Amino acid sequence: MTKEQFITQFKKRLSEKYAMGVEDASPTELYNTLGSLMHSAYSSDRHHTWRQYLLNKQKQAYYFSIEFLPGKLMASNLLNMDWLETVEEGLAELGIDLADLTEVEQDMALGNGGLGRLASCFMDSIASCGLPGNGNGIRYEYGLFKQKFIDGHQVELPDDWLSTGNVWEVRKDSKAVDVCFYGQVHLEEDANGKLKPVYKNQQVLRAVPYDTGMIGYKNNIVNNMRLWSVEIPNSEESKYRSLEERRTIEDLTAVLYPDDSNAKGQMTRLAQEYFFVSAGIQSIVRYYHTLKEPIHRIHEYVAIHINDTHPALCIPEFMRIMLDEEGMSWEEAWAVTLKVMSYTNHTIMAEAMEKWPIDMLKQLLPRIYQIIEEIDRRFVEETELKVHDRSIIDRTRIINHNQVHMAHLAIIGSHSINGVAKLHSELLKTVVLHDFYSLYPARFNNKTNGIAERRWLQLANRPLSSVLDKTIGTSWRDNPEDLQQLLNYQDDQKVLNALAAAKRQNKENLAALIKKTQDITVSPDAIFDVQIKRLHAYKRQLLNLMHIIKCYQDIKNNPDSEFYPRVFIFGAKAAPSYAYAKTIIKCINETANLVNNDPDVKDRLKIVFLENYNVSLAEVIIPAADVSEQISLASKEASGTSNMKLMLNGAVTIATLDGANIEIRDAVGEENINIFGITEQEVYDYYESNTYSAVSYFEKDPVIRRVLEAFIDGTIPNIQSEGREVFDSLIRYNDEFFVLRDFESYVKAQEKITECYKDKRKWQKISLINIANAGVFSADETVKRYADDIWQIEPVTEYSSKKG
Ligand code: F58
Repeated sequence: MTKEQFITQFKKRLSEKYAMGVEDASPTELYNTLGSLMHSAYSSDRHHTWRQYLLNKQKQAYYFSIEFLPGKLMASNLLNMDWLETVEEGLAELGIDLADLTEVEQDMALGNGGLGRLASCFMDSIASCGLPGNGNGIRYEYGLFKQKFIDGHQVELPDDWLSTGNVWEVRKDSKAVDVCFYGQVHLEEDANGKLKPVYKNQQVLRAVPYDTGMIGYKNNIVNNMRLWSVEIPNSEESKYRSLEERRTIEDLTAVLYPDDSNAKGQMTRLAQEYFFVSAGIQSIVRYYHTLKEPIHRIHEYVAIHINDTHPALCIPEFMRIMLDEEGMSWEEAWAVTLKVMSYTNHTIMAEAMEKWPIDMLKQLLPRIYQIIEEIDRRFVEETELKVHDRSIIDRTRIINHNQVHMAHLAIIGSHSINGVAKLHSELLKTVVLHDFYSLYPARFNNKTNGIAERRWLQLANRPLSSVLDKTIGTSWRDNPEDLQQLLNYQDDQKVLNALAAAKRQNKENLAALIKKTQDITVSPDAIFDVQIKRLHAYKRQLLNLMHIIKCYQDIKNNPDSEFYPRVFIFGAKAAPSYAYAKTIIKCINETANLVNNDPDVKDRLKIVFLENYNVSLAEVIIPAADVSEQISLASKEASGTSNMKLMLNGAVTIATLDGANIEIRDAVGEENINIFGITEQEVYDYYESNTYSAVSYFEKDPVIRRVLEAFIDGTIPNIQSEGREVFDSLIRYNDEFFVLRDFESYVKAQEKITECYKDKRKWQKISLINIANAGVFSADETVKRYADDIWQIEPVTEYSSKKG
């Protein structure tokens, strides 16, 4: 498409849609016009891709995830369609800035954090690698809450993201399916002597799919992300007369992660899990039948991926359909289920290991519960023959202590179980899932996470991208590993200066945003030190805050001493019911108030906690970062992915040996990363010996003592109860995440960073080395490994595309 063609089509579409000319249209109208034009253009590719898969009977993967976090889609769709430059220039000619239009788009935030964002990075990469893979999830009416700070406290507001419409989705009424809940079930013999379930009093709900095209990077492949929304079926209308009754049904897909502190919320969450699983699997099986292949070969055409345990009901639901609807025997059904299913674990935190009370599952999903019981019974029977030590059965069976263990179900019913970074996958085998590893060693494997480098570099960081183009050519845009060529310029002062100038521009951009949104003035000359991730005790934002307080106290004690200016930037949401995380937010905000307004500090220290951290904000923060904070307690962060995004944008990492930080160290070399803190082995040794004493650090280290006292002696105002809570968590409850143990080495690593930053040339070189080595973390490479080792799917070939 030429620029002229674009302009003509754009004006025509605007006139058709709104009966308007460019001069009269609002940014929203212009945005919708462009979106609709793009949608029409890629729809034929979507159709063509689908036809190819169908005609080739290609094996397809289905990524089941209760969360997807794509952020905004317009710019990345334009990039992948290869329209970006043409559209930008065409719009400019019409006096329109594309950035003003993308501003209008609401973030699609149907996820909490890393897990949901990973699912979306994978969607982009699967399509970009030409792989036949689809997403399956929930179309939440409200996305992740919008975060506001009121008096330093987090307040959650609803994210009504659909209120302005969604140009990317297509409602597919004809593909709706029924999903059934509650009621009673018993088995009866049919005419052929097979046992069949007979249901009474079921609640039937309608699952309506909304499809969003997942556009591959310049390859004309458009895959599908199918999100399900609940409705009351016509046949059931009469049952729900009052508004309230209708609302309880609609609640099913209303919010992401309903408050599960009460039974009603828990039931909604469990119903959500079954809803998208059942709808997704029914639609896969329906599609499979159009291929006219025998049902017992379904694993040759279908791979289902269980992203964390939330979709683990895929296993009994698939069994149900194979048994009750396809008439398979248990043995046949189990054999195909195992071949179809695979599972990724994203955490070792015990409290995140999902379990459901038996009574709840039985009540909501009586047939599914029967099937889980039988899977469990057979597992026990089979395992008894294999092991000497019976206690292993107690620890691994699905149903135990009145609860259904979803991770156990996912492991027992999948042929592949993977962790998300080398260390994490090792810990799964040796510690967390050791019993399962001893039963099924061949199922365990690692797939280190990756990121959509197109979004996080090409789109988010235009200044850096253009320096890269001028220095090493443009091949890195297709093949991120070509960033390695930058290593040839590590001593080239001209290139280093150009990289520094790009960073400067990004910092000015972020400084402007900080001024606009928080009314805080920060200088781009300062070190921009960034910690962006969910607020969680194990991620240790508190360690960061303690170091900041130490810096503040040093300045106060010695106001004329030299202190290299730093801006500490935070972005983080706390789960609404996670009180301690909210406490930390309050403490950071109050410290910010104190420090930012203290005339003694003279702008040498600034603390900025940006409200409502989300994908779009990340796209502004990450390119501007000098320092990347990856400071979780070793062993706790499964992988992390902001660590990869920040490295790709030239930030220098300060990190513990946790998650993918270890692989980042291996990629850049020890001297180009700042490692501190105890190792995962030391953490486990402490657990075993029970010898950690936080109070002894408080007693023997005057710096720690002084910092902690600031939480309770009024130094930081307005945190009377919060400060005490933090103090107690460390001293009274013995500091679960070893913050005090790692404090000294963290401070030293920070001092090293400051010294290094002062040596501009050295810093720039380290930054360059980080950018150059970030290509290995491209999600394209990660999904190829999933495709080869787990899903056994292949890209569309030239030959078959001609056939299609
Ligand atoms: C994250 N998990 C891991 N969970 O913490 C992170 O280390 C990893 O890089 C990332 O997954 C991708 O593998 C995560 O984000 C959640 O958000 C849960 C979703 C369901 C509710 C509880 C949190």
